[in-house]
Formats: sequence, C-alpha cells, structure tokens
Amino acid sequence: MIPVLTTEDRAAALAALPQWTYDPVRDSIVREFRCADFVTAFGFMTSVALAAEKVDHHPEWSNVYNRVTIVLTTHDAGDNGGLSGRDIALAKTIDALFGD
Ligand code: H2B
Repeated sequence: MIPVLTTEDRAAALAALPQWTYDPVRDSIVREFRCADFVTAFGFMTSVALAAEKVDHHPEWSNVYNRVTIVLTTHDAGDNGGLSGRDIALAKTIDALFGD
C-alpha cells in the first residue's frame, strides 16, 4: 500500500504548490486552471493525460469550456485513499505543463 503523507510532509509539499488547495474532507488537492479557450484547455488536458499515463497516476477532473479543474488523490493510499507523494509529483508536472 502507498503511504499517505504525514501532516508535516503535507505542509512542506503544499508550501511548494501555492496554487493548489488542500481539501481535508477527501485528503486531496485541487486546482482550477483557466485557459484561453476550449482548444487550449483540451490540449492541456491531453498533455496531462499522457504524463499521467506514463507514471500510472491519474487525475480526477472536469472541463467547462476554458476551465479545467483537477483533483489529485491516491485511491490506493491508506485505508480510504488520501494524499501521497505521487499526487505531489503529478501536481508539479501539471504546473510545469501549464507553464506557470
Ligand atoms: N491514480 C490515482 N489518482 N490514484 C491511484 O491510486 C491510482 C491511479 N492507482 N492510477 C493506479 C492507477 C492503479 O489503479 C493501477 C492498478 O496501477
């Protein structure tokens, strides 16, 4: 089983991900991305999908026109899922792909 992050490790990791918000209910992180238009948003999602598949760690997400909302949590972590190092690594990759 994949370990969930300790409170300390989580705080340190989130300090490096200022655009992501922690959701204590799901032990997940969420970020909304705003793109220029739908095609740009879908292209961004395609890049994220390929990066996610490469590391076998996949986002929960939704798209409304130029907005992409991404939730990261690890279903295989802990008893009921939770935030793991895999989510932190994928969040950093996603931020880099978005380009900010
Ligand atoms: N993605 C996410 N977000 N959490 C997981 O626990 C997870 C995943 N597990 N992608 C992977 C796939 C697992 O189901 C496969 C069998 O490796």
